[in-house]
Amino acid sequence: MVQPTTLGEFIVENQQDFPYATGELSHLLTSIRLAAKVVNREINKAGLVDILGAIGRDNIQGEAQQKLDVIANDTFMRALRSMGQVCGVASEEEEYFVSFDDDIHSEAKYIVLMDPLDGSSNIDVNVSVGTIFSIYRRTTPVGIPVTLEDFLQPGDAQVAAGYVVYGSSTMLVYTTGSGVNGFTLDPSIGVFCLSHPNMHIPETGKIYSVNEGNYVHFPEGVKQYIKYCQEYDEASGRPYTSRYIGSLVSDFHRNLIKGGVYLYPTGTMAPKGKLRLLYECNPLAFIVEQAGGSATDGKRRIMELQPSELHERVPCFIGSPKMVDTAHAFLRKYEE
Ligand code: P6P
Repeated sequence: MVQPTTLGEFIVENQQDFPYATGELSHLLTSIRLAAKVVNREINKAGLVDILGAIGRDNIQGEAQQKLDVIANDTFMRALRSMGQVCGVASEEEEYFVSFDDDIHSEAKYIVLMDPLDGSSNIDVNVSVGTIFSIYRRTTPVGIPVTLEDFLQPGDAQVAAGYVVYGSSTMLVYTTGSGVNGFTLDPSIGVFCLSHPNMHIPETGKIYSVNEGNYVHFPEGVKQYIKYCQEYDEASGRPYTSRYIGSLVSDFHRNLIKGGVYLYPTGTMAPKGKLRLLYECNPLAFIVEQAGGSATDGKRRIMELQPSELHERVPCFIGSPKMVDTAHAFLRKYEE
């Protein structure tokens, strides 16, 4: 039996694809790999150990913080601090960025932004959740503490991005700008194995993902696009299928493999949309564009947007390029 390529082997074999490859990014990805395995273990036993449910406090987003949210945040924070490549981390679970100010880390050149456990409201009902991460080079000189400026970079400046989906199997999918590759955790040996080499999203698809419970709050163009998806048209394979898990990573991952579009538009309930630009939209936009897809805020590429604050929200239309384009046409036609 041919031994599958492990994530560790893949990182080393492909580090020359990354400009200025000095092995530091490889070490950084290795720390993320380790943290993903630890979080996977905690998620898999969550139903057995009293770590389900909220811990009685809210996170920066004002959302009830689930115990696993905190465990995931602390696990990734610890793993990233343990390696000398990172000088600071921003997280959905932290109000401000965390600066690693000791001598070793202040010489580090990478920063990481992450959503350590996205979709955590699904934890107690055993629906898949995910981790999303985004890696940049710092813009300020090494040797001084990292600053907010280092974190407020447009998505086009990312050097790597990825996600872990803790689903029926646990997968880590990432890009360093030379395509997208997926690795499935073999729990019998605790190793991520290359299972989805060179991933590409289908140019179009028959799945649309949106929380239709917010329909009445959507812009008219979004409402009309949803109706378009639901109309019968044999030639274009409509009506499309509506699939919405309520876990961004899971909805995104399904669409990446099968083709589809995920929408989180503006609405009176979410005047700027709900998804976070820095640690949800930008990393997934990097991945989807590397896989041949599109990611916009309804007008502009997500990765062109200049962030102004850590936790800012943006509308998000992401997935198969032809489906994103069709959604755009409706937005333009009914622009309010
Ligand atoms: P709604 C989870 O909180 C999340 O950020 C994404 O994982 C998910 O796609 C979205 O919010 C669900 O939001 O408003 O539809 O419940």
